[in-house]
Amino acid sequence: MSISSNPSFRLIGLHCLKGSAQSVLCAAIFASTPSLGSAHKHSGESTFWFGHPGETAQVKRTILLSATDIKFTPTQIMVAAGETVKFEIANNGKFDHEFILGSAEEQVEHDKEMAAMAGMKMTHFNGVIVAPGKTETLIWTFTKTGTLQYACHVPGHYAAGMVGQLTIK
Ligand SMILES: [Cu+2]
Repeated sequence: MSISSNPSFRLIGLHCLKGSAQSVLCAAIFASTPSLGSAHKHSGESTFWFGHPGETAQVKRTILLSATDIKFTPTQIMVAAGETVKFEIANNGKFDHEFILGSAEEQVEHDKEMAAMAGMKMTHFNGVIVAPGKTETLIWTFTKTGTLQYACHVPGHYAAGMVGQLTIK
């Protein structure tokens, strides 16, 4: 299926395919997303309604997560608005797993999008992909109070309950 001809395709962030086709696919995605502004402030930038990638020097707290087949531990995280947090996600399972930040609504949208992409690996400003046996880090500055989820969108995983609740107080 062609992504650019799919009218239901909406993004919660900037996504680019890894590999040599990257610039071509990114352009196709942006051309197809006139409603992108509703999901976050600036299309093509890394700022989301709940925050943005943070700087190492601002990190006040490290939160360790384990991804297994198929769940996250812990399943609930609390952070403060204004806080910069370093998430360290260890994949202790046998499958690839993602850790993606977003509202419940955004997660549902992203899950559809990933299904449409047939599980191709994507890069995200608001998350990481973690290979089995590896640990990846996401540094994030939370700017607003709200309720988010962290979720894995490897096909089938979100539906199977690979999701946690993140509260920004
Ligand atoms: Cu997963």
